[in-house]
Order: sequence, then C-alpha cells, then structure tokens
Amino acid sequence: MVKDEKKLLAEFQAKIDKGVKIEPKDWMPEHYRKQLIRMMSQHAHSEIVGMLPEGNWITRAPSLRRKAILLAKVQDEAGHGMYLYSAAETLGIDRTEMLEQLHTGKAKYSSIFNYPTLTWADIGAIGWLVDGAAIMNQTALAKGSYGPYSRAMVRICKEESFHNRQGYEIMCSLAFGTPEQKAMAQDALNRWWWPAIMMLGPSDDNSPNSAELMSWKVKMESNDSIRQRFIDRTVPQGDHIGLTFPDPLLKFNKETGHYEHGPINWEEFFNVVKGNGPCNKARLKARVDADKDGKWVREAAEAYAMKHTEKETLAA
Ligand code: FAQ
Repeated sequence: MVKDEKKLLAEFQAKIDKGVKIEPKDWMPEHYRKQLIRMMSQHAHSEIVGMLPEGNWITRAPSLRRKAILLAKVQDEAGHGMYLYSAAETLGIDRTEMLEQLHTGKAKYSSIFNYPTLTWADIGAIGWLVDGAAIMNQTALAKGSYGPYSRAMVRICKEESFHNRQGYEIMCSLAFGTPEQKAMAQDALNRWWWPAIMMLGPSDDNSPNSAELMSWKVKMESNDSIRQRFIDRTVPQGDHIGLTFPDPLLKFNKETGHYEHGPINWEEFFNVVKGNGPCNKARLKARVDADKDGKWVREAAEAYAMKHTEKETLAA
C-alpha cells in the first residue's frame, strides 16, 4: 500500500470512529464501496421482489379497507426499492447493471420472499413478522456510516413501522375472530416464524461479512444480536393475542431478561439462499418477465425525454 493510501485509510477510519458520515464524493476504500454496493443492491432487490408475495393478495383482500391498506404498503415497498437503487447509484454502479445481476441470479435478495402466501393470514404474518424483523435490522442500519444509505433508512423505517402495525392488526382481528380465523392466524405464524428468524442472516459464527462491516459501522449490530431483539419484542405480542410459537424450546430466562429459543434450521436457510426454496424460480421469473414487458415503456419515456431536450436546445 502506498503511503498516501495508508494516510487516507487512517483518516477514513478516524471519521467513522467519530461518527462522521461518509458521503459519495469522499475517499473510501474500494472494498467499502464494493461491500456497500453488495448490501444495498441486495436490499433494493429484496424490497422489489418482496412486493410479489403480498401483491398476490391485493385482488383478494377481504374488504375495501384492507385492500387500500395493502395496496399502499406494496407501493411503499416499490418506493423503498427506488430509494435504495438511487442510493446505491451514488457508489458508481448503474441501476441497469444491478437489475441485470438480479435477473441472472448473480445478486441475492432476502430468503424470506421465497415462501408462498397461502391464505389472507399470511399478509398479517408478513407485516407483523417480516416487517418486524426488517425494522429491527433497519433501525440499526439508519445509524450506519454511509450517508445516502443511512438517510434512506430513516424514511424507510417510518414506513415499515406502519407496515408492522397493519400486519399485527390483521393478526389481532383473526386471533380474536371465529375459531377458523384463529386457526388461520396460527397456521400463518407456524409457517412464517422460522423463516422470519432466519432472514436476519446466518449466526454470528457463520457470518463472513459481519466483522468487516461492523468495523466500518455499515452494520451496527451482529445478526444474532438483532435476532434476539426481534424475538424478545415479538413473543409477548403473540402471547397477548393467544397464539403459540412453533418452538417447544422457546422460554423466557428471567436472569438474562431474554427469550431462549430452539435450534435454527440453517440447512433450510442456505438451501433457500442457493435458489431451492419453494418460490425462488417463480419470483425470479416474475421479475424477468416484468422487465421484458416494461421495456417498451422505458424506451417510450426515453424517446419522449430526448425529444423534449432537443426542443429546449433549439429554443435556447
Ligand atoms: N437472504 O456475512 P453475512 C424487507 C447472505 S427488507 C439471502 O451475515 P451480511 C422489507 C449474505 O448476503 C429485507 N441471503 O452477510 C420488506 C452473504 O452472502 P454474499 C432485506 C442472505 O451482509 C418487508 C451470506 O449470506 N433486508 O424485508 C440472507 O453481513 C415486507 C453471509 O451472510 C436487507 O437486505 C438472507 N436473509 O448480513 C419488503 C437489509 N442473510 O452476499 C417487502 C440490508 C444473509 O456474501 C415486504 N442487509 N445472506 O454472497 C443486511 O442487513 C445484511 O446484508 C444481512 C446479511 C443481515 C441481510
């Protein structure tokens, strides 16, 4: 490493240690840039692919009120994807390239969106558990070192918080409804609990990126620590509405003040991440088809913008 680069690196780390945000035009190590592009593009893809399981229920929502709320939520997720692609573009990667990586299977997106939404209660479970887990992670990311990412997180967290409440409200209505409705809520909890726990990433002893990301304050907390907070917050909410968690080893430890849980099936997690979950192929196909079907709209918009620029240039 040349001397200048050593100095730059020391100054960069000192800024991070002091809590000063890194901005797009600031000097940054190449690996910091690459790690951020990886994480932010995966996050953006997750928001966009994450629209699919819930989108599946928009036309089948049980009332106009539920439909309007779900429609707004799914649109919010699209917005989150857009902020995140824009924030990632500040690091020098183009949106087309990120989408190409998603469509060719080079880029990941969250494991959780490879599970199916079989009943209306799954919409409640996603808001309560998936958005609940996402908030735990994202409120930590909002304090992260990269300015554009952390600022995008502040707004996203506010919206996720509404998503989380709407999901829990659906679960409350079902849990206090007819025996059939309660059974539907319980079934959704049974199917979404473990995948939601897993979506927070592999355990700390198997998380190759964490140490580096934490030293750069991109990640503020480890996967296991966020997972524990999510469990501690969510279990009393389930207890309160009379649902049971599909984990016979789940118990509160008075001494530590935390819930202890049973073993996580990491084999299932890595299998889903590798592309073998119940919906991986369908999710990717839906995104690839949407890209293909939307090509003419992008081309028309580009042609329109070009025509206007020409007119303005001639008029000037
Ligand atoms: N799925 O070393 P680590 C949402 C991969 S947004 C798939 O621990 P890292 C909102 C990981 O990429 C949900 N792959 O990795 C919503 C790495 O592979 P790589 C998304 C996963 O980066 C709600 C390898 O495993 N949120 O839900 C997963 O330090 C409802 C080793 O792992 C974000 O993306 C997974 N779950 O920690 C939308 C937040 N976990 O890339 C619609 C930003 C790990 O080296 C509806 N991201 N992997 O080949 C993060 O906070 C982190 O990237 C983690 C992973 C915590 C996800």
